[in-house]
Amino acid sequence: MKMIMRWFPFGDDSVTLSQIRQTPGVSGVATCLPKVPVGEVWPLETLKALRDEIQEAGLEMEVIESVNIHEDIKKGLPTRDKYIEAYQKTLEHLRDVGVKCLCYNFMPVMDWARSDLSYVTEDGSSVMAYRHDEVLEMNPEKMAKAMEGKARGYSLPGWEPERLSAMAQDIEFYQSMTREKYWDNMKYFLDAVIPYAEKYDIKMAIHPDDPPWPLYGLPKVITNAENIRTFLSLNESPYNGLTLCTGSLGSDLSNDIPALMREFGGMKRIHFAHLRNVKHISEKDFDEAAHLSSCGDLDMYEIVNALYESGFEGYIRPDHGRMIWGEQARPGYGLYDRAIGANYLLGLWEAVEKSHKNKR
Ligand code: DNO
Ligand code: MN
Repeated sequence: MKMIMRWFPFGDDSVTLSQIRQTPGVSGVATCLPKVPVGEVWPLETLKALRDEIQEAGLEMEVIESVNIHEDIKKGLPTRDKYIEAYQKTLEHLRDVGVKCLCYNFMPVMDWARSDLSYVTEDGSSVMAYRHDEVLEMNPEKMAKAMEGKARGYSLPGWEPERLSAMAQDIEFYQSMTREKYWDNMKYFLDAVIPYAEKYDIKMAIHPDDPPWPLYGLPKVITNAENIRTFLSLNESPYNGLTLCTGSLGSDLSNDIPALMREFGGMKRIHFAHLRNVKHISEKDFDEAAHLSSCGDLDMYEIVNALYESGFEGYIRPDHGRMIWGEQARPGYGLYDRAIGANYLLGLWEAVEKSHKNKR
């Protein structure tokens, strides 16, 4: 197991590599090239420069989060093949710089959704929050307005103001697509890309849909055990695996996260774990919470224990943290709460590991 933290390059992160390096037990970062337009090949020279910068700071760049998938692939348009070819080439370049694991998602139109990026909780910390009715009411145009001023210039990924009208059209396109067709498009992508992942020894790790239920009539597929089984059977290669994000899947209270860890970890299909907690206000309303079990609805001890017992050998990162101690940072990605989270998780891992060794 390796503990890593997400980091955004090229001056786009208030957290520095040396701060991450000084966080005990953290060996590397999950990073990306945010400026490459979706569907284009990631340039090798830029990747090399990024790897060198990270390694010079004493950290590893074994995980990329994420290489986004062009909408034409998700829509199954004839133009998808050229974007798939670009994806294959990007995988080759990632191999060239030593990447071992690639986190991505197959969510239509948008990445995760929240109604508030900095909701102030009772202790004065701020968190990302989800209120289902508010999210439903937000068409992309309204959303852009709602975010103004709340997030210090950041918007939800995929909800960039210049994309909003295209988003509205895309949403319409998907509303008439069946789930079966969506699964087919996913299989087409996997069958084309997984052989390259095998060849280059890069584990593909899909991130669940967040929230794990339908929004605006969009197909949501990576949401629960049954759907994850379907996903894994689309392509049986061990390189076709998961980023098991406890906060995303845990937003649906009917998901038993330790059971998911045991089932899919036991199959050696979990390559990356995003560990975070959520606190529900009602069935579909929740706040992101500090990592501790006592701060939310998830039993983080049971989750780490299940992951350990499955023989997990992948990467773990603390997921979104709260904004605390006056920090000003990209929502979810400040230093303090994630560093505390990482060390709490490392403490759980050590306790679980030692208790198993003592039993032997
Ligand atoms: C939020 C993050 C996601 C993730 C992408 C991967 O929870 O984990 O934004 O990076 O979905 O493609
Ligand atoms: Mn996540």
